[in-house]
Amino acid sequence: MAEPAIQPPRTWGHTVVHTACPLDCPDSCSLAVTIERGKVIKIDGSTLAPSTGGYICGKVRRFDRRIYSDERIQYPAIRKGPKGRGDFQRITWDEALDLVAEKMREATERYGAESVLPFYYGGSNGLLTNELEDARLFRGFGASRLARTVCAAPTSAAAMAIYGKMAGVAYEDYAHAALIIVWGANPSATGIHLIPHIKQAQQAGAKLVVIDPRRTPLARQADLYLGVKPGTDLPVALSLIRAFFETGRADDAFLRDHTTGADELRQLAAPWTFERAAAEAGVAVGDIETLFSWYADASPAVIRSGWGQERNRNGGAATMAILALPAVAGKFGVRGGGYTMSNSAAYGIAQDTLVNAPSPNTRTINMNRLGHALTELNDPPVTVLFSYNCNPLATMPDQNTVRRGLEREDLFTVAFEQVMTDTARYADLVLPATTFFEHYDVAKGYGAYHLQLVRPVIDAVGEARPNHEVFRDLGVRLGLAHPDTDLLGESGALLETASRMPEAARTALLDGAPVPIPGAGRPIQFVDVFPKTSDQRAHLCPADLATTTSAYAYQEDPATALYPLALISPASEKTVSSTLAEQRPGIATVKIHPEDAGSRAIADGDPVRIFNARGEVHCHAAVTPEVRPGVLSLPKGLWMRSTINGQTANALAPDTFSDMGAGACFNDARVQVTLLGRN
Ligand SMILES: Nc1nc2c(c(=O)[nH]1)N[C@H]1C(S)=C(S)[C@@H](COP(=O)(O)OP(=O)(O)OC[C@H]3O[C@@H](n4cnc5c(=O)[nH]c(N)nc54)[C@H](O)[C@@H]3O)O[C@H]1N2
Ligand SMILES: Nc1nc2c(c(=O)[nH]1)N[C@H]1C(S)=C(S)[C@@H](COP(=O)(O)OP(=O)(O)OC[C@H]3O[C@@H](n4cnc5c(=O)[nH]c(N)nc54)[C@H](O)[C@@H]3O)O[C@H]1N2
Ligand code: SF4
Ligand SMILES: [Mo]
Repeated sequence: MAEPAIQPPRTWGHTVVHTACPLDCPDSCSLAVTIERGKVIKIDGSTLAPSTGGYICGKVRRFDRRIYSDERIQYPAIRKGPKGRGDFQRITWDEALDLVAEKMREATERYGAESVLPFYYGGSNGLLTNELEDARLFRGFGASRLARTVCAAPTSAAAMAIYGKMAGVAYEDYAHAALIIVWGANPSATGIHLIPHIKQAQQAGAKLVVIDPRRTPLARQADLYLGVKPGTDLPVALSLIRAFFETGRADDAFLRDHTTGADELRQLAAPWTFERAAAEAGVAVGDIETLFSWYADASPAVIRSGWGQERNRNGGAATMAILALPAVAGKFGVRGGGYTMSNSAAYGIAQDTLVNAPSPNTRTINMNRLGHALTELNDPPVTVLFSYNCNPLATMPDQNTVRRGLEREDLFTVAFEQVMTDTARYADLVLPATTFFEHYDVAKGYGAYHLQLVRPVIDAVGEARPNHEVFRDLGVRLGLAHPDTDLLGESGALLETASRMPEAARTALLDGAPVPIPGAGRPIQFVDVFPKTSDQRAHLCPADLATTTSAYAYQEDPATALYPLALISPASEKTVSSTLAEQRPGIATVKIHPEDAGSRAIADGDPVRIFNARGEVHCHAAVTPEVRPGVLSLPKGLWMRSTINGQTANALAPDTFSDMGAGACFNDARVQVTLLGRN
């Protein structure tokens, strides 16, 4: 077989090896890793991928702390004490996999194969470690399927509905923009390689607008900052759309030639005057007016849409309205004009074709309702939960119900993990997983336009094993896989992925060089790329829109007298979701505006109790005007240890669905806060 040209180092000595970062981040960096005596001693960015430019984030620079952590799971181990205590006893891989196979068979005999639920998200996994060998196994077995909706489900549904997921403006082209609107995104933490391009544009005179309930680092450098209430982007975007039509500044020629549904959109936006939108969003009318005149006048103008606006009841409609703006305003067709969201659809390599197995008709469980699935479902109940590429106790909504589910004595939970996460502590069996420094993968960022080979630069720590091997070996035990299936061999997935590329790209991938996505690169929207809809038009108001409301319908704030404050839980620069949160020292702080703190006699540093009917979080207060009044902010991805009482923002998050894509509504958490110890 054609082995990848660069082999992992097996020799002693000091070498620098090249690999790539597959973590859940748009940037998809190329890495230079220094290895000494078989150990990672330094991790840095390389210049192989031009977008990396030789630097990376602090998280991955310190990833060695996870590789060699005391909390690393090194061996398969079985639970000794009560669930949740984290007491385990080492067993062999053979014993462990025999046990899983036996539990899966038992579950099938008693309740049917759907009582087995694989639970994964895989945001930080590339093409080879998520929905591949695992999908083959669980599909073949007939397990319940999982709707992977915790992230990007509303934004994907919106981008699909309007543009069929057209490729977006490349980071490099932000330098050409005269106006940049960063809407519900915080690239200073979540995709740092966009920042220099924004700075470059600003130096050349571009204006920057940030729309976010929090004064993010970019908001502090913005020419205009709209500190909207969470969940109110829809009225703001519709009021801008209304103004374009009302003032005759809508691009009628573009709408006629390249869109459908403009008239319907115009009618649906009509009620949203600036005054009404401003009142709903809690911002000054004048600020929306300024935004309108800047956006109407500027060219090129680009919108960087993040995911902050999707994590609530209005997430789908809000994203549709934001994405409709460049069409209504006529901002496409020039370099640096249009929008960027996720480019994940630009690759054209569908995971399904790699899996090579038919999609079964088994029931689908929405991952955002894991707690419900574990505690309420009985047709059949979930009796085997296999968790991997995910830390659901830390990251799914309605944490206390998830925890109650994991505590069930009649549930057999497997956690296939790198470190002893909160979820793993509740498992009956833990299996040690390799990190991306120990296995092969193909990384695909959703910002940068290239694929890269991730390769093992050190030997696996302890007895850790890569996903494909473990799912294959479990498959062999269940009569669903061949023992000689090899990730790299003749029919292997890596070569299969590569074989879909042109010869030169294939060689480059296997050599470890970033492979530009054919036809992507730095597209000008509506010049180089067009909507992937049936007629290549933007569908501003599709007739078959899959939404729980009607198109662009606004749902009111869910606050009540008892729980008047909105709790948001944005990404932190210290972690990727809950990955690396084991490294966070001390107790986390919740950000609260001075007005909200003052009226509750809460001072900076005080211990506080944030609560609603679902749970409560005890942590420390940071009193700061960084958040707007009425909003609390606690980082996403915290582990139990980061709060005084072991609950996190997820304990306060409802398990309701957004309007489109059945996405998670983390930022619809409505809460009260008091000093801890006072009622
Ligand atoms: N360092 C780091 N990087 C990451 C991650 C991480 O955890 N840490 N996570 C990765 C993942 S999984 C994802 S999905 C992306 C997410 O990338 P982003 O979307 O950039 O990150 P978020 O923090 O989810 O949300 C962005 C901003 O939206 C704001 N926001 C919250 N609610 C609203 C709202 O209703 N309207 C508006 N306009 N803004 C709102 C938040 O205050 C936040 O500043 O980042 C990826 N990159
Ligand atoms: N409160 C709140 N919660 C949120 C969000 C929010 O905004 N607010 N955002 C949500 C978002 S955007 C996302 S994407 C989700 C992400 O939620 P998760 O999918 O749970 O992501 P992580 O917390 O990064 O957990 C991934 C786990 O997979 C493990 N892992 C990594 N690679 C491998 C591998 O190759 N094999 C195996 N077996 N394991 C591996 C890692 O060790 C890690 O523990 O969190 C969501 N949770
Ligand atoms: S997490 Fe993002 S910024 Fe950090 S190394 Fe990975 S791709 Fe680069
Ligand atoms: Mo995400």
